[in-house]
Amino acid sequence: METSSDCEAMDPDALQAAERFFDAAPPLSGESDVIAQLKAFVYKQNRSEKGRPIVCVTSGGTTVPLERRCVRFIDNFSAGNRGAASTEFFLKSGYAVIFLSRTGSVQPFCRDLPERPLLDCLETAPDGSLHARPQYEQTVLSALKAHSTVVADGTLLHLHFTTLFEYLQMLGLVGSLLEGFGKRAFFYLAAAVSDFYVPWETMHEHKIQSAGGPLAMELCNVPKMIPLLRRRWAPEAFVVSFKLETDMGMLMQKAKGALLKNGVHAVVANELHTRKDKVVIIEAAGETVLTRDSRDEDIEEKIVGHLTQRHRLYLKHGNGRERAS
Ligand code: 9Z3
Repeated sequence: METSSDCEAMDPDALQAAERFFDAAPPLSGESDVIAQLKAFVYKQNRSEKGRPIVCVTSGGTTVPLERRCVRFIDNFSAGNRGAASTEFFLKSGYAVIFLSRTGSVQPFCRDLPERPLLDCLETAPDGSLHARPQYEQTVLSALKAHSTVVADGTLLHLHFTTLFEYLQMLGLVGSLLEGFGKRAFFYLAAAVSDFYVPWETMHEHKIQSAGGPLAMELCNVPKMIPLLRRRWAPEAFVVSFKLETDMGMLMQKAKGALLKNGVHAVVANELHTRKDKVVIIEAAGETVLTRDSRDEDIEEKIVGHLTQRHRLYLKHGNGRERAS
């Protein structure tokens, strides 16, 4: 069995940087409510007879505020498609899912809904009852059915973040609360997390004024948190991170570096413009290229299929970083 001591020890400077980040971050609003929701969810899954595995899927982009009373922020491209689609496939595979997603990003079972304002999709009948317009009925009905099943089973918990601070604070809470799940816990880190930020202690309180001329601002590096998850928060959990680049020449080398440096069980490497068609899963066992064969297919089905199989091996035999047969 792998424990934190089997992993490379965490660099003390990196650990201190992470601690400083959390000490200086603004308090997480609604923290006690998040903890209560997580505890209730974890308790429920722990009582499930089948000993259901649990995955935390992170999804969507983090914002980086430029002012404490935030008027402006830096954002990124991520829509949250990958996290939402993957969540659906994890649920189908028998996992309970903590879906930690950016407020307003794509949500599970909503991906096929019409991209039209809600009120355009609905109509009232002569008796005053509400209906989906006929052209949308089938899609709305099947989304609703899938969603209701999950609600009835109690296997999906939604948590939302907007800023980088909120994301990392919530990931820390989930990590610590899932520690008791041991190897049954799985982290699937698909959120697009900023590498740069303005530390809270140096951030302007009020809206930055333009009267002083052009704005020059230094952004600091966000401390690396995956090693903390791997080595402190939930050392036995199965952890998969994603590596995104736009320069194909760098992608594989950076993804392989992340596997070694962070001690994760797999890194999913993807390039921005081809991310829906092709990914490479890097593991100690080697590389697996997954491609989408048709427009109707979601590549996430293959990613989740591959990784849940690896998680099963990890549960059965040990550290999950060995060469799979
Ligand atoms: C990913 O690479 C995801 O696959 C995407 C999914 C964000 C590309 P969409 O949300 O896109 O479906 O539009 N996520 C991880 C990106 C990231 O921030 N990785 C960090 C890095 O590359 C490591 S944690 O350094």
